Amino acid sequence: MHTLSNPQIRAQEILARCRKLAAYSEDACGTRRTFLSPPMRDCHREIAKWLKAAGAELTVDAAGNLRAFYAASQSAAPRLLLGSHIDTVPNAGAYDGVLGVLIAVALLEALETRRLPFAIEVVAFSEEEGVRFGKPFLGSRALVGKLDESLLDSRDANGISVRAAIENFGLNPSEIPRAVLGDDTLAYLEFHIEQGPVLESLGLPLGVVEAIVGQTRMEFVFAGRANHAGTTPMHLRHDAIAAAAEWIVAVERTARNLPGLVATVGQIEAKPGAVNVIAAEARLSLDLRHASDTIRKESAAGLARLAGDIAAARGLSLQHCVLLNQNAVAMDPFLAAQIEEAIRNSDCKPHRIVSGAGHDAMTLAEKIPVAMIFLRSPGGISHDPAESVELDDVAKALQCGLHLLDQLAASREFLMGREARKNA
Ligand code: HGY
Ligand code: MN
Ligand code: MN
Repeated sequence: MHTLSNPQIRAQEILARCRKLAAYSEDACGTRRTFLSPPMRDCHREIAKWLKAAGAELTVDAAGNLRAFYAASQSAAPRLLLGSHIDTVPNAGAYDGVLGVLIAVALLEALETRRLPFAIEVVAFSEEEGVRFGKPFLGSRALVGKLDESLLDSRDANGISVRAAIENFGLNPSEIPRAVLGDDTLAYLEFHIEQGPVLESLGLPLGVVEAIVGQTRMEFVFAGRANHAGTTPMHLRHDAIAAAAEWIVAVERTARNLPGLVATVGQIEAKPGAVNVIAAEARLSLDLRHASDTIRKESAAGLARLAGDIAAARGLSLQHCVLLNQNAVAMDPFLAAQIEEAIRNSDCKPHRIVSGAGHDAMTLAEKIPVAMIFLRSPGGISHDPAESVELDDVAKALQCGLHLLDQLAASREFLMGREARKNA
């Protein structure tokens, strides 16, 4: 294996770049970078600079994904995809998504123009979190041909559609089909912070993702009747916030009582939203996850029924809709075994872990083999400015990545592709 020179220095550079990109935000204070917002252009400029210097050719596809092609030792070779997302949640940390892209950049730099029997395409996905339009994975859906008309018609809080956001960014939605992965794509590998407490509790720097849990996202609207807060007796009220509150407590109780289920009401909006007016409407989000798709779907249906019962008992009406129904995804066993070996070759103890967070790998798994490497999250914190990552763990991830590239470059099984592997 080609030894990685100066892993600590390269890791420091990666962390400095993460912090630099974190400053590109829609907000004066804190990091918020949603689908094709202006700061995304600043990120493209900086990341493209680093990738070009490493010997890659750059394009931006019609879904706003930055894509960098690092040629193989021979032309017409298959390609390996490396990457992650560069959009963020509001008031985000500096590493969710971005770190995976910058580790991929650093791996190209560490190759020092060395060419492998496969090309490498680094992808910085334009949208994974689903913050602006409520539906996630817009960037990676384009690569599997699933950024369809209904998604393009989705509108943000300002009534701007995905299609218009693409045009406003200077891209052409009619070119989206050209973003689809070719049949020459061997696999997708993503480095990502764990965003949870497991690796830290085990004292381990790196983890091998075995599977990503399934995810349901829904919107619920409790509709009651506005009235005067001072003159309306309690028994005559149809209070939308009170109904929503009763349901939210039940959501939490349901998840606490069902092992492996996590349920979150992260957004709540009340109308008219005045101190002295009984709320006419409460609009809520629900994020529901479980490793079992059956349990997740049954839980979602049960909570929707419960919302209807609470609304009826209080003389309110209820509407709800599903924004996302993403099944759990297993990582490719061959790639997971290769990652395990690469972690051992980096003098670390591998640990297999199921991801509670969603990732672009879920989308790409529809078309190609995917696998992920987790880095320890100190304090288990993520989706918050306190999100962090250890310098040594980033250095270890780089060493693991270089071992992985060497292992795959020497693997006839990998180069033959998944179908041939299955029939071998
Ligand atoms: O919500 C998630 O699981 C991821 O951070 N998008
Ligand atoms: Mn995230
Ligand atoms: Mn992420």
